[in-house]
Amino acid sequence: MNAPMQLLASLTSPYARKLRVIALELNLALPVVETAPLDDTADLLAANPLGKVPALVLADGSAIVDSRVIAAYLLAQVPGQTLLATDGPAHWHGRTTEAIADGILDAAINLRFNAAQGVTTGAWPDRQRRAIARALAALPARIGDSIAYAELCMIIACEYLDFRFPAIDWRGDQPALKELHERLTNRPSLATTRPPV
Ligand SMILES: N[C@@H](CCC(=O)N[C@@H](CS)C(=O)NCC(=O)O)C(=O)O
Repeated sequence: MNAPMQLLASLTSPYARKLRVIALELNLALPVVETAPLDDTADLLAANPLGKVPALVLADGSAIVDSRVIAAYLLAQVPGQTLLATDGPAHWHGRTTEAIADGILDAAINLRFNAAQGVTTGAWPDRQRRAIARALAALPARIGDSIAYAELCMIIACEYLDFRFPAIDWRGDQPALKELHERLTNRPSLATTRPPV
């Protein structure tokens, strides 16, 4: 029998967390093989030439990479799922919200790697901070009536800022995100996937 699909991921990766949340929401088994991206393990490099987590290894040994592609794969495993519309404006709205939320992660991770090299000021870090602020400001208008894909992506991005950049006061700057977070904080998919402290 083939092994089930496995997610190569670190437990602190917010991109991987998005997939763990989606899998829980969809009731899909998604075993995680803990993988530190910076270790460049043979398994990760075989699955993803970019050396990034998350990477999804399927039962047949083939791999799917990039969290947005993996998310699309997971959603496609559950016909009739209601987390994200499969087409039409609602689909593109959800996907675009995901891209904006992921962009917050990209900019934050950029800041982290720059800081690790001693670069915390200057044009590039400032550009990342501006992108984060603008993206956070854009999210409230994207909150929908029901809790679905877009809202989960937003919360994952906001909680990553809490985890790595607690000085960014997204709650104070964007009260609608604070309110959304308060509504969602105990949702099991979110509550059980927070990074270990
Ligand atoms: N666009 C990618 C980003 C993944 C990413 O940057 N992952 C980080 C960990 S949170 C990583 O593996 N960094 C190592 C590297 O960039 O070499 C996705 O959505 O999966």
